[in-house]
Parts: sequence; C-alpha cells; structure tokens
Amino acid sequence: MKIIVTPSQPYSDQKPGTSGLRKKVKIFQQEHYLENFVQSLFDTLVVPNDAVLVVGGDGRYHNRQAIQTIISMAAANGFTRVLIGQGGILSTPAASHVIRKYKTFGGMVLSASHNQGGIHGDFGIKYNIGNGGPAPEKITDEVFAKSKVIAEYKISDLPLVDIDTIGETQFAGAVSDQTFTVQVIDAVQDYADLMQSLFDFKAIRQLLASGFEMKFDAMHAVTGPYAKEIFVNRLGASTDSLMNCEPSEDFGGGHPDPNLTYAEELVKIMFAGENALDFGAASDGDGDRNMILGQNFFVTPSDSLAVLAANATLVPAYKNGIAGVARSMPTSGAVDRVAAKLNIPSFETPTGWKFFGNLMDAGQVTLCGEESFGTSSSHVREKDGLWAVLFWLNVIAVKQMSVEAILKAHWLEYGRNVYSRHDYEAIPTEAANSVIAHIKSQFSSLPGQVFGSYTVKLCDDFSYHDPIDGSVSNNQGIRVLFTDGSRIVFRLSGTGTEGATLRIYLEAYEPDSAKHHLDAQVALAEMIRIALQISQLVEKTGRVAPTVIT
Ligand code: VG1
Ligand code: CO
Repeated sequence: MKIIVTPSQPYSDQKPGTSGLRKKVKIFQQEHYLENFVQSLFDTLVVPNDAVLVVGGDGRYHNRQAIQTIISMAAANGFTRVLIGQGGILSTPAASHVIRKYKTFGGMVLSASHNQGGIHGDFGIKYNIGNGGPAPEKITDEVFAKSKVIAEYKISDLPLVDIDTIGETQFAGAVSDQTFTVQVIDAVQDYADLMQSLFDFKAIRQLLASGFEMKFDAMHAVTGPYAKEIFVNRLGASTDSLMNCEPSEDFGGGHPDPNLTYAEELVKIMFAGENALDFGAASDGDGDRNMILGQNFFVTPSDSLAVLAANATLVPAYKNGIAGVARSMPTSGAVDRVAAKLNIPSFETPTGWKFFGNLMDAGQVTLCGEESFGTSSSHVREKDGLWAVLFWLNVIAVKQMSVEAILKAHWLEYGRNVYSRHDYEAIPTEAANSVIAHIKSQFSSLPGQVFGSYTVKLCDDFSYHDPIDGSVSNNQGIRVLFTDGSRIVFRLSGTGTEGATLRIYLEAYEPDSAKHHLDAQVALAEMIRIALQISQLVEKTGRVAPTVIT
C-alpha cells in the first residue's frame, strides 16, 4: 500500500452540529469535502499504534462510496484495522455497542438520522469515541478549527474493498511487515444478543403469542434487519407485525422521522378506532429514535422516559434499580418527579446525546432521554430505538396493562406534565435570528409580567456546567419559566440543512386527574398563544402554523 498526500483547499462550513456534520448530498460530493473533514478528525484524534476503527452507516445514498473513502484514509492515517457492518450498515446504537464490545479506538457513523435521504436528500458523518458515545464538543470544536485551515490529506491506494461478505481482507501496510485489515462483521447478531441479555424475552414471547397485536415500522431505514432478527426470529412475532423493514437509499422517498406527522402509515393503523392494534412503534433513519403508540394513543417521548424510569425494576437488566436519570433541558420534567420519588438524582443537560456520556461513564445515571423521541440507558452510549420498544413490551408483558392504562395510572400517581413541541422548519436564517433576538431583548422586562393566567418568573439562555469534567456549554436554548412551573423553551435546531428550524417547546403541569384526558394542544392553547406573543414569530417569519407538531 502506498500513502498519497493530496493537496486540498479548506471549506468554511464544516462545523459539526447537534449530532455530527450534516449537509445535502451534493455538498458532500464536492471535491475533497469528505476527505477534508475526515483528515481534520484524524489529526484531532492523534491515532495510537494498533488503533481499530468502526465504520458503518444507515444505508442512505452515498453511504457505500463514503465508506470506501474512509477505509482508504484510515489505512493511511495509522489505523491497523477497520470493522465494517455488513453492507456498510450499522445502526447508531449498534455502532456504539460494537465500539464498546470490541474495545475499539472509536467509530464513524454515516447518517443524517431522521433527515431525508436519496440523491437530493442529506448525508452526514459523526464520530464516536472509545466509550461508544458521540464525540464531546472539545473534539468537534477542534475538528472544525482544523477543517478551516487544512492544506492536504492522506489517503492510500487501496483497491475497492468488499464490504458485503463477512470475514477479513488483509493488505500489506505502507511500512514493511505492517498489515491493514478490513473486517466485515455481522452487527445484527451482536446487537440482538445485547438486547436479549437486557430484557425478559420469554415474557415478551408469551405476550406476543397471547393474541397481543403489534406493528413495528422501520420506515425503510436501518432497523429493518435488526427488527426481523429480534421480533420474528427471537420473539416469535409474525412477519405481519413488521412494516417497511427493507432499508433503502432514499427511505422509500419518505422522511424517516418517527413522529405523528411522518410515520403517517403507522399512525393510521394505530388510530383505526376499534380495529387499532395493541401496540405500535417506529424508529428513525439510523435507529436511535423511537415512537411508542398504544391503541388510539400516543405516548410523548418525555412521558415515555418517565414511565420507563418508574417501571425499570420490572426489566431484568435494571431489577436492582437505576442510579439516576438525565434529560435534555427541553424534555419535560416528568422524569424528575419519578427520580424524586425513587430518591435518585436527576440531571438536566443541553440537547444532544453527547452530554449524557460523562454522567453514564461516571455511573451517575442509568436512563437518559430527550423529548425528540430519544431514550436509552448505559448499555450503550447512544439513544436506542429498538431498546425502548423492547423495554415497553417487557413492561406491558409484566403489568398486563394496555399502553393507555399504564400512562393513565402513571399520571394519577405523579400528575401529568402536558407537553408539546412546535417546529417551524426551513425558515430564512435571518428571520429566525430576529425572533431569537427579539425574545432576548425582553430578558429584563419579562420577569413579573402577567400573561392571562400565567406570570413569568424568569428567563435566560440555558448554560450547562458538566459536573464531571467541569466544561461549560453556553447558549443552549432560551427558557421562559412561569411561576406555576410551566415553561416555554425556544431553540434553533442544530441538525437542519435548509435555512433555520425554530423549535418551541411547551410544558404545563396538570395535577388534576379530571383533566388528564385532554388533548395536549387544547390543554396548552393558552401557552401557545403566549409563545407567539412573546416571540412575534408570525410577524417576523410570515409563518402562520408550525410544520410539525409533536
Ligand atoms: C435534534 C433533537 C435532539 C437530538 C438530535 C439528534 O437536534 O432535537 O434532541 O439529539 O436531533 O438526533 P436539533 O438540534 O435539530 O434540535 V438524531 O436521531 O438526528 O441523531
Ligand atoms: Co437518529
């Protein structure tokens, strides 16, 4: 193998966002674009001798090509072995597991997650460190700095590598008696084994054999093969209980985002009145998100986290209890109430899974979650869609209650944190910035102001002080807190690739069980009006309604 040092020009836009670098495929296809980013990353990491790298993606358009480039560059940058998911496919949680199980140096996941795929869609790349979790800001900031001044990258002259056949291919290294190995692995089995070690598969198998009807929607994305192995082969579910389980490069032309808007097909099945099934679930492009539905019933992700925390001891892996919980700041406080009752700590972190890693490594938390359909535990260092689905099935199998009954009982015990998120997607960046600036300009005047039945207590821009490594992350979202504990959060997305996406998160606590059945949009109507009044969003963006409501 020869190493070729190739001159290159820097790009100015390679700043990783909430979860890696995400851009339109066309941007990634520009000359040296991917190479520049990967070299900036390798230079930041300082690769030790004998380092092993995991590489896989969600199978979207450009995945296979990018993998070949990364293999070639890894060989030229000191890695001695690369582990590839068969066919170049690895879900995000499976990649995290592989990194941990084989104690590798780190891994790259090629995905733009829930963003659309195909040639006109998005592509993305994220780096996970040796604990299996997303690289912390310290690393991503340095990668960005390096990408702005890069002048050359190193690549080898390896031929195209077979990434479809399980097994190893060895190449002579650039230095004599060194070899470089590409190992194609079956990550589905590893991941399914991990799930089987955590949950009571026997109880779930019995539940599925008892007439309990479920449907899992992989949304034409990465979890299809994992779902077949777990639900059909290991849990005895019928093949009818799976839908859209063949991964495709453009996700069947859809938007692989498991929410009430984009998982339309599944939602129709689960809200079919008397014909609705008992349980429905979906996951996103790279398999780290989940949506849980009961019969004609939607579980908000914030509630899902709280229910899992409250019932954790019903699951074999957590039977001795959980150490603590963590949630992203915009996620509702429902899980905090559970933590208080269990007498365990609860942490509030900025949006993005990378902020949970330190807490899990330090053994301070076991369960973590985000309102954006992400839930997981310390079994990996990523959010994990199928894990959440199996957790719910395990809880249902033990409690023998419907999803709705579990939620109603939970609200009766803890009260309900009524919650909703309104997204305004692809608005002009300037308009979005002016909305944020307008809210910030009221920071000193808002406290004490009365809006209908609510009084503002305080507003700020959320800052996080990591209790483990002492790092500080500023500007993580604007919070408007009211005296009764309700709140509105405004935040600009860090994963969108078109203009700006403004998210408004709304939360109000309802202790009165007579009101627990109310639709969130109805219960939050006044908060929604206040959010629009404070932000002047309609006036400044011309948008009269959100793109997505969850
Ligand atoms: C969104 C979510 C955030 C999540 C991130 C990555 O980020 O809000 O909670 O961690 O996506 O999820 P943002 O910056 O657009 O709000 V995934 O499934 O794309 O890896
Ligand atoms: Co995802």
